[in-house]
Amino acid sequence: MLCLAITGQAQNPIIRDQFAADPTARVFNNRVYVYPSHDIPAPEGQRQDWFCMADYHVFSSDNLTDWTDHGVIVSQEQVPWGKADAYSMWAPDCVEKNGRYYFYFPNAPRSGRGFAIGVAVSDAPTGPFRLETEPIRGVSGIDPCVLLDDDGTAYLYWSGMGIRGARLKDNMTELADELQTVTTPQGGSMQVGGRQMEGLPEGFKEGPFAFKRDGWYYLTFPWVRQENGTETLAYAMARSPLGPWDFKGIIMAEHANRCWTNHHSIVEFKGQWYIFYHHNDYSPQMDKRRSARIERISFNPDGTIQEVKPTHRGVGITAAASRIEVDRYSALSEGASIAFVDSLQPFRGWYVSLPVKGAWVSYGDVDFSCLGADAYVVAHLRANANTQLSIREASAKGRIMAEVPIIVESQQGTFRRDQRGQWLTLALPLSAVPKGCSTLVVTCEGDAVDIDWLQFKNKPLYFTPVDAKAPAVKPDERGFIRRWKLMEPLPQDIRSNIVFTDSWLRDKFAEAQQLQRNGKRKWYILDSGDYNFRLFHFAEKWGKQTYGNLFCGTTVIECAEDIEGVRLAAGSNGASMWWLNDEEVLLLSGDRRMVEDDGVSPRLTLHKGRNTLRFALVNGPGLSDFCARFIDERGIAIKNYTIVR
Ligand code: FUB
Repeated sequence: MLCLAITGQAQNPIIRDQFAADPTARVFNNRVYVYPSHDIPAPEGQRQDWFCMADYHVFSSDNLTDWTDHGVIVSQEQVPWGKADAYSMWAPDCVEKNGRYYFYFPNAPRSGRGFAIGVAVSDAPTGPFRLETEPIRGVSGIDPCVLLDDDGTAYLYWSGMGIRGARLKDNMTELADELQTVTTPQGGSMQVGGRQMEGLPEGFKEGPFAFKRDGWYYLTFPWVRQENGTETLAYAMARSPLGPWDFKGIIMAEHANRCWTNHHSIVEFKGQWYIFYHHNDYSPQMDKRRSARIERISFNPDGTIQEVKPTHRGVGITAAASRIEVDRYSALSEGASIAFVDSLQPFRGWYVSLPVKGAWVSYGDVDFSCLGADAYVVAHLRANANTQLSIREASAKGRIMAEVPIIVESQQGTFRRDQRGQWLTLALPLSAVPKGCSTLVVTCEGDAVDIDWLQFKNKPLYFTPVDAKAPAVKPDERGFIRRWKLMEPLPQDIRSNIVFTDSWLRDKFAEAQQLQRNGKRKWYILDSGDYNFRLFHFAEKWGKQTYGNLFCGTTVIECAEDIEGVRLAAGSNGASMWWLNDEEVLLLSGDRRMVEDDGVSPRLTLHKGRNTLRFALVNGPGLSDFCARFIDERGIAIKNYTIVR
């Protein structure tokens, strides 16, 4: 099964590369699994304006932010009793009992009309699922949901002429009680199981989702409360699993854009209750292509549910270092709006438009704790004439973190006049970094601006200084030595690398040896963040000039026993010379580029105890870096030693 990680930013909709309607969320082993129905554009020959679903995927997450698509678990051609081209794989459910996962789904049967409900069984929440050969007898309808009571009894709810409920047998695939024979409107007869749920309001109902909390049974369901209305999410409570029910009211009102359906599930995850539901975010013109969303949900002390408002922001913390799609806003000022980046490719997402000075967008729960003192922010935006904006903390009047002082017209600012109306990616310095979690607000301070995303970044950490208490380290996983003691760079007057002849280099490196010995210069012990040691950045921070330097370095290697037949393999930009225990072992001469294992020494022995490896490196106009490791006869990295301070 193909698994695809969908890296998230904790926003709605939660699945961003396909439609995912009717999201049933279940928590198995501390992980949330979402079993949605999979809306697709209708193929030719199918009703273009109706639901169209050919298979089911399952998605999972352990933080409600990063979702993994585990791929297709059941598709219509596999269902032994189903019509292979019905495209009717409507809202499903999945529950676990005694280590087995039972997946319930509606589908059009091969013979007869309407819908039946089938079961597929697996040993894992992501499948593979084995399909039962027949649908559940006595169940004619859609939107199955199973409630597992504390004593292990399972109840099935479904919709078909109202909402019905029934006890399931222990095998989870049959109704426990006798079926009744009833006369169909066409005059025939059929066997029907379960009973109509009592106490629910008049009006169209479907999509039952039942759960238990603090001794209360909840039956929640999409409900059309007004004539010509669209679906709300409503609920009733009872003291027993099959009612009678006491209707309580609305959990979520009708979608403002008249998306006709809504369909949901309610779960507790890590101590917080959530409602999963859908909206037609990626298909505003056609409400049969829907996308799953999440909001937090709260209960009153008497067990009733507080009404929930749908949001773009959704739930979860967004790391400041991820792309923050501010169009998934927490709040938007009057006049501000969102639009698709590319209306022909809705899955590319949205941007937010701040049309006038004073307009703003806010985005809550951003975790800034990953940022260091020299972090910066990257903004992807489209400027107009005289655009100017501020990135603030907490509110539209809050502390300024960064500013875009754009003066398009006079060509003096961040943009040139000819970049007006184009999408640009700008890196901006930060004047303040919030602590912990905070709200991000972008305010328009000039003419209109469109913002696609923001992303905070740390300057790459090239080196970490090593203090006297630092423990010994190992070479990295490829055997490269990343800890070096470096002498402050010694500026050289080198106009061209043409001077790097062997004799010139030998003289220069002899001079370097003297310098190392006389001990008058400053030394720094550093661990490199990468296998290639970027001397250029070392010179930038600790030297006087970045190009044209002589560098000297040393590292001390401790071996538990003699390691014979090793070779030093090094690469450098530019030329370098290497000594092991004061013996010259390698010269990388001429005008070099840094290449891994560019030169190798003759066979050497690393002695038991301490060994000193030294180098001197010179560069002219150009970057300077090096890498070094020991390899065996077959070129395999030697790693059984430590590097001490
Ligand atoms: O997704 C198809 C149908 O739309 C579901 O089964 C209903 O609950 C409604 O959401």
